[in-house]
Amino acid sequence: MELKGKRVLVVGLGKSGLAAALFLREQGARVTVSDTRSSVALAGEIPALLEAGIMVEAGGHGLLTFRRQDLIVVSPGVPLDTPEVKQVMAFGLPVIGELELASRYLHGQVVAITGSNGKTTTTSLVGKIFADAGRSTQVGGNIGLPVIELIEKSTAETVNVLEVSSFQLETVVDFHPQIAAILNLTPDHLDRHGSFEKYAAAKEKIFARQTTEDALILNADDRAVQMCAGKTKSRVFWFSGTKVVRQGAFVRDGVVAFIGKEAGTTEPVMPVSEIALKGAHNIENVLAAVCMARVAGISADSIRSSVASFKAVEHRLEFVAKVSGVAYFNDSKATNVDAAMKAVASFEGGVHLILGGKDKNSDYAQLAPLLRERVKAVYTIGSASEKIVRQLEGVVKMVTAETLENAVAAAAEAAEQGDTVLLAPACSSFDQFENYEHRGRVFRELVHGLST
Ligand code: UMA
Repeated sequence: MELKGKRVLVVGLGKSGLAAALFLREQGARVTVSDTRSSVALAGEIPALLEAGIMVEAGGHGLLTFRRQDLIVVSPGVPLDTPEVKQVMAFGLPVIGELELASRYLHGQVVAITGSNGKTTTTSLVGKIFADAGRSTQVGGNIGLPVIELIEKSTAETVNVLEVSSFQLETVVDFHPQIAAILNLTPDHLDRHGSFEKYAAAKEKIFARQTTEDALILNADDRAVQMCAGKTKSRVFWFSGTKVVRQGAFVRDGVVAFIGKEAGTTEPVMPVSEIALKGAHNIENVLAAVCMARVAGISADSIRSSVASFKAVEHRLEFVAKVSGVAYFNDSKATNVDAAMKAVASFEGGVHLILGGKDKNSDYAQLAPLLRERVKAVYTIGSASEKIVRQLEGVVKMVTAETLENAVAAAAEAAEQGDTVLLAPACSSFDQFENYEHRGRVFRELVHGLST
């Protein structure tokens, strides 16, 4: 794609937009950035952009700005039904996202991982397995580093391990990973996508350009993911935490095993007891990682030592501290109901659960059976509080805490020795925090404050 002299508009000036704008400018494009935030809020970014010769529209999107362009690059957080974006799409202007733009310039192999939950853990683990095996590896995408920033150091030998979200996949055209994985599909971001079907359709774009040369790793225990097998041309490898699969990774007699087509025989990889991560969902993440690594030709021994030394990623069921015999876990990344259920299911009982934040049109009633079984009390925070209390009234003790600070204090007061206080909010964080990392950091600080 020739960018020299082209007029390109970048919509949204977060991490992706900033990286995209600077990259496009380096390629010789005439770049404008448009953001709804005010110029005061963008004061940190504007000088560097102007310096680079990039025009900035702050405080809203102007339709005229959108019309005079050859290409529009939208940030993942910008919905495609934003009126200005919708209009230019109707005019036939090409609209792509940062992932699509980046993948057109990225060298080397692409290993892409999507799913509703477990993406970040699996992406980090796969990155570690490839790097430990001596492959030249880069990790990026939704995990926090825009893919554009991987371009510069990529070569034909690089393996680019990418976490890709539905927001990023919604706007891909030619994105073509040689190895792709869909970990699971449960309702998330319905406020943005409108329906589960549309959300799943965005995720399925991960394999749209794959051919018979490529590999697609699918969860054999997830009905919506299973359906993808009938829609792809690529070689399908399965993973399952519950049964033996024809081709792929599974657990039998406490051992992670892999069956590859060429080998035809079952190959033991490692005992489940050596996996350092907590929770059944993390065994699934390991199985998916084993598939990706074996498909890429990494030995079982090498995979075993990488997995055994891999600890939880920050904010994903991360152990924070034990205070007065009570364990505190930070799963701030549990931003949907399914992730929160997985987090609760990782503990046998005695859980004090902090729920809430910004609602995403979710159904919290699904949590009821697990709450009855394992949770002593729920502490609600943020703008979703009222809905959560309404949907879960009478299931377990509910405490409206409003803030994370109150929630931690109330849970610490009520918890007895051997109990667990778990932040697994089932909501996004944007009503009270900058992002889920910020929420997780605040939680950690509050917990550390208890111990002093
Ligand atoms: N904005 C507009 N117009 C709009 C909407 C937003 O101008 O209509 C502006 C905002 O004012 C803001 C900017 O867009 O200035 C924010 O852009 P962004 O939300 O795309 O944020 P980035 O900083 O570019 O971060 C994005 C991903 N964010 C989202 O998908 C919401 C990050 O994923 C990702 O790490 C980063 O790119 C690098 O690839 C975060 C996330 O929450 C972790 N992802 C969701 C999730 O995991 O559930 C999908």
